[in-house]
Amino acid sequence: MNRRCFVLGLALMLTAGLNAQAISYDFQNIAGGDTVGDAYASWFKMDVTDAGSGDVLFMISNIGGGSIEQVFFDFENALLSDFAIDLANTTPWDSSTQQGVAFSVDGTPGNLPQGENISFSTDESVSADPPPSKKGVGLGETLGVSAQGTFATLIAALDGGSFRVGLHVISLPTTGSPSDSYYNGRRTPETPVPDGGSTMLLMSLALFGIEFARRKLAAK
Ligand SMILES: [Ca+2]
Ligand SMILES: [Ca+2]
Repeated sequence: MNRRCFVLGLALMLTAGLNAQAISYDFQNIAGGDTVGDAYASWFKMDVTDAGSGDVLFMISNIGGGSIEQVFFDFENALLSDFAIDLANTTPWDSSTQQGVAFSVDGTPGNLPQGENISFSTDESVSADPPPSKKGVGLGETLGVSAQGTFATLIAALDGGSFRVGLHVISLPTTGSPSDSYYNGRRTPETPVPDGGSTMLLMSLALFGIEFARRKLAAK
């Protein structure tokens, strides 16, 4: 492979990687609510990805334990629509091992427990199928939720706090297997909003420029 092919390949790879880049958010406790699950907030994570064709993808995962039984979305101006469970990005339910995830979109969105403490007003929600202690999102499992909307607008709203995601987690691993609620916090780590690849395109052009100049010099 000559150097130019290598640079082109690298640029294409970087551009493709940027377009598929997930923006990650952590979860935080609800002040003024139950404190029984506060120690576990860092177990829950959300990746938001531009799924193309005007779709966005939320991937909610659990790296600690308990079972995320319901996910709530609070937003303004019909920012997203057509919420659906994305099976391709959801840990499949296995009835023989009783492990995995099975969720449905709620016909009537529920209220995030303790949500009143943060003025959380649910517009859409998805729930684990019964029994939620099993079909919820447990340790090492992921739930994918897709919706229609503009990725950049969504990320701006998430960062600005006008789009919020709440979790209700049950079967927490402490005395009495209590439940608690959480809502999304900041990006982890905080990174700039992807710009559809234009930065990478500019960087690629710069790389080509450097390579071109190097060759001109070498030819002299
Ligand atoms: Ca709490
Ligand atoms: Ca499960």
